[in-house]
Amino acid sequence: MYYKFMLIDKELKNYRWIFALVMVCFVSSGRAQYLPADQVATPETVMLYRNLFTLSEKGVMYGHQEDLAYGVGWAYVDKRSDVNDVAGSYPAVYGWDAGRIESDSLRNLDGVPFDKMIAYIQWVYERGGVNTLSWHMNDPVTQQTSWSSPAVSVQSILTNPKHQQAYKYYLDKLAAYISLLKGRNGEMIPIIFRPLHESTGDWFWWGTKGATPQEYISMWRLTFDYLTKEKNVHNLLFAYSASDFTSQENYNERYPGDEFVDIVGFDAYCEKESDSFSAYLSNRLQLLNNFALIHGKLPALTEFGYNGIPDPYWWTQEILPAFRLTRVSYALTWRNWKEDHFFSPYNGQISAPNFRVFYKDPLTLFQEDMKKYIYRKPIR
Ligand code: BMA
Repeated sequence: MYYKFMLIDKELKNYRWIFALVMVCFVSSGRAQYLPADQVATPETVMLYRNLFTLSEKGVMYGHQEDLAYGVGWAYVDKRSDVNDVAGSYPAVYGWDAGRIESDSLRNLDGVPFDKMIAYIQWVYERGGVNTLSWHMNDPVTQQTSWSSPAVSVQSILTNPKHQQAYKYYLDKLAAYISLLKGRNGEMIPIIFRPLHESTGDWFWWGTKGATPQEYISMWRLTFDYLTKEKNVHNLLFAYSASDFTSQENYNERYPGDEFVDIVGFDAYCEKESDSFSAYLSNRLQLLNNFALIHGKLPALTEFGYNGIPDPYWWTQEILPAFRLTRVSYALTWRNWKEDHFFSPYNGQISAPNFRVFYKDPLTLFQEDMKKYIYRKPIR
């Protein structure tokens, strides 16, 4: 008997040691684990979210919209990218847009074939890059584009079963498309999904002209619940993005709530002098970061840019200083469509040399700074 007790005691002591060791590891890892809002997100999605927090301590991931599909003066050239042409490295983050998936179109609103987009997304995933998907969705009530801003569509989606059905039908189309985004082993590819973006602007039908803050929030929650609970889509990190905002309270007005959001961001474009933009950006990044910290979310500059980048030193003089003051997880420039509509430099463009300096700065992260295992194990 005595002997047996001794044994149990010894075993318990061993367990205590193991427990203590686990605790030491946990505490010394220095960070609580952040989990996605979707409580049954796939393991790859959970891992990505966790690793994005780790990476945000190292630097700001550079992103570019539709980077692999086309650039200034070219389209659909295998593995070509304006960012890679200029910097010698691909972006870390790639933006795509699902606009027109709701109307069974074979191409998105900017002409990118949806089947090609799947292949791009897979290639990014295999190399440890990150994909984000926005959705310039038509209005399911009026069938007009996302830029139409009738006052009642959102309200009608929330209260009129017929219109709610029409909206859910759009979500069905999106869910069906997302179900095609698979890795080599059949696993779902995690996507940063950024619906109903630029929530504080008045140009989209879900924006300030089309929805009160409460209506917007209800619509977001409906979207989140329908996709995750009814359609069983579990590979999404939900990014909420405002356009302009003036304070944390103001940012909070349309914020859908901690249980429905993983990433908080905003979209900002330089439209006047670049130095006033830099000050503006710093201020908003600071506000965003405080908000993200309080809510335990990941901050991102979900869209930014200067159309045509006429300032040759824009990247290091206006953007880097803002990132040095306040880091965000990623910053995504908009698409390189044509000579008078592009946001990342191409070879020969006036800001290209300066972009190379920006790329070399340790604070910016490009594809080569990413780990292939970002979806599988923790990055240290
Ligand atoms: C805008 C412009 C449009 C485009 C839209 C959605 O900023 O680039 O040409 O259709 O984004 O990508």
